[in-house]
Order: sequence, then C-alpha cells, then structure tokens
Amino acid sequence: MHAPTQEPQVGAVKFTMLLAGVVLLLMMVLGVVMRAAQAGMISVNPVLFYQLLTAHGAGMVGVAGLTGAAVLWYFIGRYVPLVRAVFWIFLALFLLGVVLILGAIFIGGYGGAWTFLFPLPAKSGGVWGVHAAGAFMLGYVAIGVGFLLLYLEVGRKLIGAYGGLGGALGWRLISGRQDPDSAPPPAVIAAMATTVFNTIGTVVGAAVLASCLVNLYVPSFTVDALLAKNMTYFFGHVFINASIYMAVIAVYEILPEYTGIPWKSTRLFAVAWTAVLLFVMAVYPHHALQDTVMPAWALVLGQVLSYLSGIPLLAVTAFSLVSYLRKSTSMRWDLASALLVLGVAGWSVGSVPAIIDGMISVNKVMHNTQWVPGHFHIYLVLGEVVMSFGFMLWLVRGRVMSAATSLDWVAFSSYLAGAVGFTLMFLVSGALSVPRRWAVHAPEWMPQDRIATLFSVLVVGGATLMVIRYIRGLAQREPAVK
Ligand code: HEM
Ligand SMILES: [Cu+2]
Repeated sequence: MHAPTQEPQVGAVKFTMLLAGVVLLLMMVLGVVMRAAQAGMISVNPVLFYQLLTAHGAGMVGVAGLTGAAVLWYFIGRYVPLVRAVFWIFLALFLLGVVLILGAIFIGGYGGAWTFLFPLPAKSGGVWGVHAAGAFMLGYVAIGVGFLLLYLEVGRKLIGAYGGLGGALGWRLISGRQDPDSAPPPAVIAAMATTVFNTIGTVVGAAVLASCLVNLYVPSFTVDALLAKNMTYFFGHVFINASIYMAVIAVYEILPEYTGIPWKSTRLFAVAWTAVLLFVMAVYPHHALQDTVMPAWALVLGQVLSYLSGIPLLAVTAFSLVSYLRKSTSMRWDLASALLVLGVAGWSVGSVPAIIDGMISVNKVMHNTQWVPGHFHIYLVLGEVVMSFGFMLWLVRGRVMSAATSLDWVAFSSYLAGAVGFTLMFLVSGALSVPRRWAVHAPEWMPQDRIATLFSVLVVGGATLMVIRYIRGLAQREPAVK
C-alpha cells in the first residue's frame, strides 16, 4: 500500500554525507594521535590531549547523529513529503554548533569531554574560561534544536500518513488488524520509534544544558549534581543509540535492491521496535552503576533491562537481517552491500561487551577502564560508521550497480582488519584494568597501545579509500537511479 512515491532530497543528503566523510577522517586522525600518545610513540601535551579527546568524542558522536539523520531523512522522504527547508535549517544549526564547539575547544581551551558532566564545564581548574564552557554548551543546544526541528517534521508527517503514532509504529500489525502488505514498511517503523525516543532524549539534554548554562553565569543558581548526571547520561545514551537506530534504515531500504525481495515488516519486527523504544530509554542507569547515592532499584532496573534489551536489539538487527537474507538466492555483493551487512554484524557483536558491562558486578571492575571505549568503538566503528559508508557508496552507484573492484576489497579488508584489531586491544586493555581517558599511560600498558595504534592506521587507510571512492562517485555525475 505504502510503496515509495516521493522524491527524496538527494543533493542535500549527498552534501551532508560528504561533510560527514571528511569530518570522520579528521576525527579518526585525532584518534590515532591520542592512541599513539598513550603508546608513547609521540608526545602530546596532556592539556592538548584532553582537547583532542573532547573534539574526538563530540565530533564523532555529532557525525554519527548527522549521518543517521541524513539516512532517516533521505528514506522517509520516499514515503511522505517532507518540507525540504527543514533539512537545510537542521544542517545550518548543526554547523553553527560545530563552529561554537570547535571554537570552545581550540580557541577557548575547553577540554571537559563531550559528556559535559556537571560541574566540570564550570570548574576547569583554570584551564579554560567561562565563555569556553558556555560556547561548548551553546553549540550543543544549537545542534539539539536542529534535531528537534527535524524530528518534528518527520514525526508529524509519519503520524499524519500512517494513522497516528501507534499506526506508524506498526501496532495495528501487532494486534492483527493489519496484514503485512498494508503495514508500514520497516523504515517507517524505525523512523517513528527513533523520532519518539530521540526527541525525548534531546529535550532532556537541552534542559540540563540550559540549567548548566545558567549556573555557569549565575553560580547562585544551583544544579543538583545527581539529577544533572542522570539527565546528561540519559541524553548521551539515547542520542548515540539513536544514531545507530537511524542508520539501520539504510539497511532496510537498500538491501532489497541487491536481493530483489521486498523487506516487509512482520509482527515480531514491530514488537521488537516498540520494545527498543522503551528499553533504550529505560536502561540508561547503567551509566550510574558506581554512583552509590543512586536509588538501588534504579540500578537493579538498569542491570535487568540491560540483559533484556539485548533481545529486541538483536531481533531488529541480526535476526531480521539473517531471516531476510535467507530468502534470497541471488544476493549481489559490492562494497555498499558488504558494508551494510557488516554494519549490522558489528553492531550486534558490539552489544555483547556492552551488556556485560551493564552488570553491576562486572561494572565494579570495568567501570572507567578502556573496556568502555572498547565496546562502543565496536558498534560505532564497525556498526554505525560502516552503515554510513555503505549508504554513501550506494548514493553514488552508477546506473548499473558496479561490481566491487579489487581496490574496493583492499579498502574493505583494511578497514575491517584494522577495526577488529583496534577495538580488541581496547577490550584487552580494559580487561587488564587500564583506565580510560588517561593522557599518559604507564609503560606496562604501552605494548597494547602500540598494537592498537598500528591497527588504527589500517582503519584510517580503509576509510580514506572509501571517502575517496565517494568523492569520485560524486564527481562522475552518472545518471543516478532512484
Ligand atoms: C580510527 C578510528 C578511531 C580511533 C583511532 C579512535 C581512538 C580513540 C581513543 C584513543 C580514544 C580515547 C580512549 C581512552 O579513553 O583512553 C577514543 C575515545 C572516543 N572515541 Fe574514538 N577512535 C576512532 C573512531 C571513533 C569513531 C568512528 C567514533 C564514533 C562514531 C568514536 C567515538 C569515540 C568516543 C565517543 C570516545 C570517548 C571520548 C571520551 O571519553 O570523552 N571513535 N577514541
Ligand atoms: Cu548507555
């Protein structure tokens, strides 16, 4: 019933993905610099290290959100007519935020990490000034407002076209009042769910940012530190998860072109997405497992839901992909399709060490070790970013989908091998209790750091080849197929 009818906003999305590709490469280079510094291979002043860490964290999370939003906007534009100006306003606010954040870090010296944890932005120990902290937080507010506008447009159109919120989430399919042929497609269900939870997350983030901003300039206006931490991590957790849940829309929409089989929503699929919608928000207390002042019930809830949330997550990712691919006898592989499948695999694998860390007994030992960047680099470097690369390369495919060249496979293998080695070394270091976010490492920790640095160079190499492939594709101006 709801076959794609509209024209997606191709130019703006291609431009966004170009920006994202370039920023990704730059931020990856900052990552290599940090890892090489921890390895003692180069020397980086610790003050600069924390600026790089802040830029890398904020920049990468921002790029993940940006690419996810571009994927969502592009494909939802196939099903409902979106007001195109909204995307440009979103992009303008995003770039304004980037300028403020970069200025705060590299001009103002802000180095309090992307999580802007209260009262850190205000209490810099003299390293950065009030305005640097203010500009950093204002930059986030600008980006947040952009996201809210984008979700407002997507949300109201989906609610209008699919018979309300429940309709767009596939609840009529769940209750048996709709058959799979007339149910909303997977992209719509995914977009509706992420629109709801990321709107809530962003509003909570904006509220805590506003309070911290007032506190920064009017210190007599006090902020409850525990409440601020809860709100900040609720926002951070939901936002980074949303970036992946948006990017997976590319998998649902693109793979059918490679298999020739439509990807239809099933009852299980709709149930799993509704569960994801609730669990994503409910599991955030796993970020506060070490806060002894937190109510015990909240932490227990966080742990139990962490176990449970793996189930719908895997149902919407690995399980639905495998059961879909099994129907196909003639799947065609090129760089784009290989990346999209790898992205789902990486995301699923990365959820395992995440769930392990969500156990209170494990968290006691692993908290703030490199286990944490270990798990999230898996589902970001091997998940969200890989899906985004797949989307980019699909955007510049020719009229006939071109078979992968040997250079494509060099890029793919270098990226994959590098990312596996690089993230494993984080997990190994974490298991050995190496702390995260330390500019200077003890000599005993450096062997893993060195190995990780070498692997991370492979990641950058593979990623560079893919971005070049995208830019060349943009320049070729082949007649694109819709
Ligand atoms: C070549 C690729 C990459 C390298 C070499 C790299 C390296 C690093 C390093 C060394 C750290 C600090 C680890 C520590 O705490 O000791 C870090 C943190 C982080 N990275 Fe990456 N990274 C890469 C890619 C990515 C990607 C693709 C993303 C997200 C899309 C990402 C997101 C983050 C975040 C959110 C942090 C945490 C910052 C903080 O602790 O405040 N990284 N990365
Ligand atoms: Cu989390």
